[in-house]
Formats: sequence, C-alpha cells, structure tokens
Amino acid sequence: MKELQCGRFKLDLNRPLVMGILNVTPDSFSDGGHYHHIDAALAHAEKLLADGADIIDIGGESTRPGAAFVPAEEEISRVIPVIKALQSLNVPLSIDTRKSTVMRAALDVGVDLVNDISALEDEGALALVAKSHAAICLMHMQGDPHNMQATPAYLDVVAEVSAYLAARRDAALAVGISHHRLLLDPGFGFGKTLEHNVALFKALPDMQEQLATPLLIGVSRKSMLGQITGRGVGDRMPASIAAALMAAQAGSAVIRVHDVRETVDALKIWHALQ
Ligand code: 7PM
Repeated sequence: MKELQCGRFKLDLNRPLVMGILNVTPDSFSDGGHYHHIDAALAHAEKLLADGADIIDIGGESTRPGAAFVPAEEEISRVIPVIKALQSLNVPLSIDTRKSTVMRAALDVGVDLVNDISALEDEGALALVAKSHAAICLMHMQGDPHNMQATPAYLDVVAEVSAYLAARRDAALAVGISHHRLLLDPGFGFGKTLEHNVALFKALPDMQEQLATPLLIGVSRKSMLGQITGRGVGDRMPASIAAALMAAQAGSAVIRVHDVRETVDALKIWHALQ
C-alpha cells in the first residue's frame, strides 16, 4: 500500500490525488482588505473541498514569469491567517513557498505539506522540514521566476531535470526526511520552452520508473497549453483536463489544478474505464 505521510494525514497514493490551488496573492482578491481576503480564501477553500480536492495548496507569492519579489513578512501576513482559518476543514494543507522563514511560520501553525518550487535550496530549509512531519514537494526550476522564461536552455532536458530531482531527493534523505514524505516535480513552465515541456511530459512514465518517488504534476492553465491550443489563460480548462488525465495515465501521484470539480469527474471516468 503506497502512502504519503503528510503532517496530520496519511494519504493513499494508489489513485492520483488532486491538489486544489488557492491563491492568496493581492491580484486574486479585489479590494485588498485583510478580513475580506481571509473570508474569500476560506470560501474558495470550502468550494475546493466540496469539489473533491484531496489537498489545498496555499500560495502567497505569485511565481508568474517576471513577477515582483514579495518580502517574507508580506507573504507571511497573507498566508498564515488563511492556514489558521482552514485548519478546522480537516483537509491536508500545503504551503507554496520558497522562503524558509515562511515555511517555519507555516509549519508552526501546522501546515501538512511544503510545496517548494526551489526544492529546499533556501538557507535552513532542509533542516526545518526535516524536524517537522510535513510532506515535501521538491520542484525543478531553471533560473528564477523573474528571468526563467528568458532563454531556457538544456543539452538534455529530461536527463538534467531527472538528475536534479534525484540530487535534491538525496539531499532530503540525507537530513533524515523519510522517502514516505517526498514528492518530486519536473516544474512545467519553470525555465522551459514548449519543446522542453513536451519532452518532459512524454518522459513522465520513464522518470517515474527511474526516480521511484511519487511525482506531482502542475500544468493547469499553463502557457504550454495555450501555445498548443491558441487559447488564453481563461479558456484552458479542457486543455488542462486532457493534460491531467495524461499525467494520471503516466502514473503521477498528485495533480495540481485550478478546476477541481471538473478534474475530479474526469479522473473518476479515467479510473473506472482504464
Ligand atoms: C502565475 C503563473 C501564478 C504561474 C502562478 C503560476 C507549480 C507550483 C506553481 C507547479 C508545484 C501556476 C504557477 N506551479 N508548484 N506552483 N508545481 N509543485 O501556474 O507546477 O500555478 S505557480
């Protein structure tokens, strides 16, 4: 029985889990009011849960290519009240951050999973997660969000991303993080051209087998889907669902999505008919 140890929870990995995205960046709510943003986040989280999300991923830093840097204190003041407000929902809570100070604050209020687009490279991050019981997602990124899409370049994108993920996994194991707490993520769109993203996606079954660690896949609404379909970001749900099903078929453990209700239905059909 494959399981992910995830803070307060043990999650069954024998079917793909759906991680619902909860943004608490200022552009995701209108008037910027403090109470309004907590209420709006709570309402959105309740909807994600009712729609069938297995995990809720809370992010307070926009990692859009070219996005401005968010100071740690600002990120903490956005996400910590939301994590506290969501504790009683009894669903695994994930913090999407690269900063060890934000991780510490989130772990102190009982977050169950640390989702780090920089794979615990921040100073002190590995040790911090090691002494918690949280699960950890280690993602590959080439460059930094502000410059990563300028000139992505690889000799062999699949080999390089796999080697990086294996090295970060080994660094996590070396500080005492159990393999049962680990997820790896190729990082679609993070310093990759369409060609790189397609090569990585096609290699998912091989990467899964070679790394022998559960994979988390995030392609929901991403520009690679826009490049293939010609659709704008608000019109990529069908493309996102198609990619989610293919990620499931490739053996992915967790699929990170905006449109939870639709993805959960699609995955139920995939599971029943596969
Ligand atoms: C603007 C553009 C805002 C892009 C947010 C994004 C991933 C992630 C993100 C992923 C993991 C998005 C990204 N993407 N964490 N956080 N894997 N583990 O499109 O692919 O959601 S943020």
